[in-house]
Parts: sequence; C-alpha cells; structure tokens
Amino acid sequence: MQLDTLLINCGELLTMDHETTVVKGEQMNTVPLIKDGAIGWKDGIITFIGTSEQAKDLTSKKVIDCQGMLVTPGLVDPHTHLVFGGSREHEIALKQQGVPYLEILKQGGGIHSTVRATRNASFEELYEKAHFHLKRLLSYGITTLEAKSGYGLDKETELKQLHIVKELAKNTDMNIASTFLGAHAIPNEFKDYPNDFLQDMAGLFQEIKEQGLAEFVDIFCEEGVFTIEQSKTFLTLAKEAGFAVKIHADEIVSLGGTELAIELGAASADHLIAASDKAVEMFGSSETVAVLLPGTTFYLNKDSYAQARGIIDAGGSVALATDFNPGSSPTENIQFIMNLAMLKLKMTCEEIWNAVTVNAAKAIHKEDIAGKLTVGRRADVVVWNAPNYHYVPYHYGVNHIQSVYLNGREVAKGGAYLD
Ligand code: IZC
Ligand code: ZN
Repeated sequence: MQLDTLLINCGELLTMDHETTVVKGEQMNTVPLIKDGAIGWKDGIITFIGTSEQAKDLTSKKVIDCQGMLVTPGLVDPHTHLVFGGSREHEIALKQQGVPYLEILKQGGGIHSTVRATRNASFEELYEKAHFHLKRLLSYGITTLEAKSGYGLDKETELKQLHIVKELAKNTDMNIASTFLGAHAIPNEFKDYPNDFLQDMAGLFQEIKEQGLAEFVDIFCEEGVFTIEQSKTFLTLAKEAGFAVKIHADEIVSLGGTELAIELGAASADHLIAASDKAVEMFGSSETVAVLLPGTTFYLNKDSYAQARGIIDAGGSVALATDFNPGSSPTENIQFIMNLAMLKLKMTCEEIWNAVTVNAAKAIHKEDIAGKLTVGRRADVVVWNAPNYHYVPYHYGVNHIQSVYLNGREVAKGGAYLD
C-alpha cells in the first residue's frame, strides 16, 4: 500500500500512547516516545508508526525528512471562549491603575463589555472573527479544542454563539467540543434576580440538547457572580438534562467550586488558583481533570498560581489550556502557556506534554480521537522546529511550529496558517 505522507527521521516521535486514557499523579511524568521515529498516513488516517529503520521499505507519495525534529500529536486546548464580539484593550488603563478584574465587572465593564459587543454583532461577523482566531490557534499547534458560549447572556445570543461553533465544526477539520456557558455573568437586566436568570438559561437546556449544540454546561462560580448553591442547582439540572458539566472554580476568591466540581463528577474543574488544600488533595481519588490556565494568572498580574504540584503529587490529573478570551487571557499561544507551566506551575516537561495532549483530550471527552498518535486514528500531527520535547517549554515567546497536519493535510507551516 502506498502512503500519502511519510515523516522520517523524527528525532523524538511523541506518540503519547499510554495504556490508560488519562494520566494521573506520577504517571504524568512519563511520555511514550520513539527515538528516530517515523509516521505515515493515507487518506488522513495513520497507517504506520515505528522507527525510521522500520519504515525503510515503505512507499509514499511524499516522504519528508524531519532531520531530527520533534513530532507530536496535534495539541488539545480544553478551555477557550472562542466566539465573541469586540475586544477589551480600552480597559488597559484601569488594569494598570490596579482596578481588580471583579471590580471592572461590577462597574459594567469586563464580561459585560464583551456581551454588548457580541449582542451587537451579526452571525457572519462573529463567525469570521471566531474563524480567524481558530486559524491562529491552529498555527500554534492546536488541532482539537473546546469553545464556550457566555457572551450573550440572553437566549438569542447564547444560541447564536453555539450555532457558530457548530458551523465552525462543520466547515473545518478541527475537533471542537462545545460548551454552554450561559451562566457566565449576571446580565444587567437581571441584576437583582440571578435565580430568575439561571432559570432562563436552564430553560435552554432542552433545545441545546435536541439540536446537538453543546456537550457540556459550565458556570462561573465566583464572588459577585454565581454562588456555590446556585452553581450546584444549575449544574444538577444540566446533568439531569444529559450534559456533562464543568466549573470555572476558585479563579479569584476561594468559594469551594473545586470541591463542588469533584462532588458533581464534573469532566473538569478549571482555574483553581484559589482552590483550598483540601480540594487539591481530593483530585487524587477523582476522575475530574484539573484544567489549569496559568495565562490568566499572568495576565491578571497575580502572584499566586494554581497548585499544579499539589494536584499531581496527590495523584490527580492536570491539563493546560489557553483560556483564550478577550479579558483575562487574550492569547492563542498555547506554547507560552507551556512555558508558564514550566516556570510558574513547576511542572516537569513530561507533565506539560501530557497536560496538552491526553489529559486535555480527556477533559473534553475527546480521548478516543485526540491527544495521541496510534494506527487507525486521524493524522493530526505537529512537526516542531525543536530538537526535543524539552525545548518547547524552554524557549519562550516564539512559535516553534514547523508544520501542522490536520486530517493528514498540511494546514500551517513555519508558524503561519496556510490558506
Ligand atoms: O471575558 O473575562 N474569567 N470568564 C471568567 C472570563 C474570565 C472571560 C472574560
Ligand atoms: Zn474561562
């Protein structure tokens, strides 16, 4: 059988082909790899993985000599707010004066500012903008991601956002998991009636389910936003409606959202900067993935980062994400997040690679199709302009992408998207 593409002389071929679908605790410190590896595919499906020596007799339309470069699965970004109108650079001065994130929100800025822009934008405008950001995420090596709604905060606009994600999933080869985040903030018109607002949002569950618009429901459990009690009620209804759940937990104030996520058996608990020591320990005996977003701590200019070490040492599983959004983490650069994880979360390079592949896939229920390279899976493959896997978390601030293959097709080269 003749292959379409064969990559040879991959200095390190990170297959990430662990025996388990998620890696926890000490297991996070191992990365399955083949030295001097080769990988080939036909019709977008991987048909060969082995050493360059074993690939000697294969024939392929295209043979690419990777000259010792690192090759990995396409990365998985399990937390993005992909679809939104406008941007928030007008809040820079407030930020620099030290006005806290939650205070800007309270004054009607922050998420509310993005809600106004999103409500005012047409479907086409939002689609084009999201598509632009999607291509940029891809140019950094991400081939699978999660996308949240949450900038509508009314029925019509929330559905508009979810329909855009569905269209993007249909029109591109990227694997996209969709999350309904109608409970992202209390809109001004419901300022004194948060429970009524949540009831309205829960009123959308059935339609979202029937139309296949989202697999997950998420809530921003935070001081001045939604309480533990409200989060529990809302997510319990979501589970009853057949959704898997996630929580924006303990991002700024320690409310106990992390414990709640674990108690509810959430797919993931995200942020965890202010998670309690008890919550950190609980990950050891939980299936809930801790999705850490160090770009947010960095961009909110905070000193303390989530306790990645504590969670891993307790036996938990950690994933990393960009949290791409216009307020607290305006970046598509997952590679910078990997640098931050090395520096600020004190994660080992092995833990970091597991966190952006297998564990990230698990956090968005894509573990059967993303995060590892095996024969029979889709060829979502990244060639890195790097000699080994330690190099990417080490050399910061640039895009190390040599090539991104999506479904077997080269879609980014030299760090740029190929139109
Ligand atoms: O737009 O500020 N934390 N939601 C919760 C965000 C950050 C996104 C934003
Ligand atoms: Zn978020």
